[in-house]
Amino acid sequence: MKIYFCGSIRGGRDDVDLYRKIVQKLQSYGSVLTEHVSSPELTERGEDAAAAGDQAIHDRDVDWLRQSDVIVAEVTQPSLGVGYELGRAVDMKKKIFCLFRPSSGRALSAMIRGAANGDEFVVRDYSEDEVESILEEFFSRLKRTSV
Ligand code: 6K6
Repeated sequence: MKIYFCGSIRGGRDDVDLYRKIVQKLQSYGSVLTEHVSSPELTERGEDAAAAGDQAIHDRDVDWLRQSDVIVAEVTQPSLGVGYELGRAVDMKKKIFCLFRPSSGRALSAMIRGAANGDEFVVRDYSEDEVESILEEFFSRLKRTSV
C-alpha cells in the first residue's frame, strides 16, 4: 500500500515530533511516499527547497498523490499546502484520513471538517496519546472494506 502523509512545512513545524511518530506507525502498513515531511532537518525555511525548486516539489507531490492508495493528514497546524493537497486528493477520489487535536485550542477549517462524509473522507479528533490506536483502528477498517 502507498501512503501519502501530509503535514505542515511552511505553515510551521511545531508538530514535527508528532509527524515522526505518525510516519513511523504508517510505515508498518505500507510505503510512506512523503517521509521527509516528518524530518526534523526540514525547517519552515527549507534551504533544500531552493535547490529543488517549488515547481518541482509541487509536480512531484501531485504525482505522488495520484499514485497513493490512502492520504493521512495531520491538520492541527494550519498549512496552505496541506489544504491544497487535500483538495486535490478529493478530486482524485482518494481515501482520506485527517487527524485533528482539539487540545490545540484551534478550530479546524470548515472546508476540512465540512468535507468529511464518514467514508472516503474521515476527520478524527484525537489526543496525542491515542495516535497509534487511532491509526490501527483506521487501517483495520480500511483492510476490511477493501477486500
Ligand atoms: C522545505 C522547507 C520549506 O519548503 C520546503 C519545500 N519542500 C517540500 N518538500 C516536499 N513536500 C512539500 C514541501 N513543501 C510543501 N510540501 C507538501 O505540502 C508536503 O507534502 C506537505 O504535506 C505540505 C506542506 O505545505 P506547507 O504549505 O505547510 O509548506
